[in-house]
Amino acid sequence: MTYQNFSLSQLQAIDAAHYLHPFTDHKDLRASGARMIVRADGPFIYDSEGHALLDGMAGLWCVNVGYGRHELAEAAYEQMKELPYYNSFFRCATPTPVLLAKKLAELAPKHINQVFYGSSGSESNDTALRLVRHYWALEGKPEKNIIISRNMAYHGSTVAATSLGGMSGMHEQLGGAVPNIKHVMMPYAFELALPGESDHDFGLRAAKAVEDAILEAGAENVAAFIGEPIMGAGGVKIPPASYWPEIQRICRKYDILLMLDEVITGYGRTGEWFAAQSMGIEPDTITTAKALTSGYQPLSALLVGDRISKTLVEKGGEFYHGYTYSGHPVACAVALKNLEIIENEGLVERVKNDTGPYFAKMLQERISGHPLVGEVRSLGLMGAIEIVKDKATRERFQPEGSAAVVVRDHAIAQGMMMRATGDSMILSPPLIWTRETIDMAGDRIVKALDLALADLSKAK
Ligand code: PXG
Repeated sequence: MTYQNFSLSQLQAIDAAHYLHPFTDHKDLRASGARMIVRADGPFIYDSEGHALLDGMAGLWCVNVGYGRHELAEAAYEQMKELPYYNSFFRCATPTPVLLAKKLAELAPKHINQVFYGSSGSESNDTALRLVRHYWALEGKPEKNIIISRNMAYHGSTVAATSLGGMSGMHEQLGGAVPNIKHVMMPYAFELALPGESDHDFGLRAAKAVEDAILEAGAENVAAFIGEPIMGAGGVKIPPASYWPEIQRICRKYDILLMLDEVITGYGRTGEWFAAQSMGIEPDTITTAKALTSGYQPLSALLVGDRISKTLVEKGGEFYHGYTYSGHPVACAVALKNLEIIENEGLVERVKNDTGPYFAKMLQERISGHPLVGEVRSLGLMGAIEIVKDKATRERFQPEGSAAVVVRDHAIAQGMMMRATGDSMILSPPLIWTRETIDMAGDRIVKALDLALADLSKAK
């Protein structure tokens, strides 16, 4: 039986009876019912009532090649027929993940040549955490095991990934985090820069917070620093240009590994294959997932730099870690085809040279002047719009986050799917967006902002 046999209200009732959704207030969802997305094509998603929505979030930051790519379905189908599954434990391998690993080594920065697979970004960050601690143990320095992260970081939702992340609400529900993870300030100039402080100086100060944490813990006890090149779920927070090179310098100075979480930024979003390249840094690990398959299959790849993999090979000893689905052949077949599409269509270069700059211009010229907007920012096809009550003072509407929800609801009603994080409106569209799609998004966002302004002014 297919879903077409059910009405929306029937599906919502079944949903409410049986399905616990992720990151959801279940009481609240039962009161309102879920929107059913039933199909998608190109840049559009369609709900059960036939509404077309321009997907400004590429699903959940992942559908980089857009929807309706039959080649990806065919790649999965062919692999399933040939070999649906076999593992890579116990000295076995299957060819597809092997070939994908080679491809990833070609695309990644030069010093990164090895891959460890999982099925999600969270799993991959668990791997990363265990791997860097294992590395230092193999190096004869097991006491070097503290990991430094940032407030508001999002690294996933497993116990280790939640612990690495810096979301206080998630920590409160954890009832005990993985030990030896410390959090420092995030590089978010819009809220944290001091009066008169330049972006450049703020970036250096935010990096200094990492150095201070290293000195406080003792460099001999610190394994690594982890960060998203641009904080995604935390609100598309783009650090000043001074930040990442300074972080790299500090990590090298104190012999601390640099772990980059590119679950959102990987595979073209910033206009390079990896944001490490946009930021000009050389991380020891890069966590990737999402756009590796454009979301058509669950797959993650932790990209491991030569420094770590050399020690693993030279020192030997089993690394007691892995998943049933590490290197799943079907997911890897889809990933290979997805990377081929991104390459053949030149999507990364297009984001860098054409759509990324055009997207930035649209935000600047059409959105930034709106009375509700305190700041717009973007890199590649990843952007944020800060919603404020007072443009000059950056005062927010109260309660915090409520105004962005008003904007978001109007945006959805205008056929524009976008997300609110606190008071930031977020955009992270498929990389297939053209100038015309960006114009269409601009039209819908301006309308949503105008309608929200009318509502919010009435409420004052
Ligand atoms: N790292 C980063 C940087 C992420 O953005 C993960 C790790 C975890 O990946 P998995 O595949 O385990 O979900 C993520 C995931 C949101 C939102 O609301 C963002 C993510 C997931 C769900 C919701 O923006 N990012």
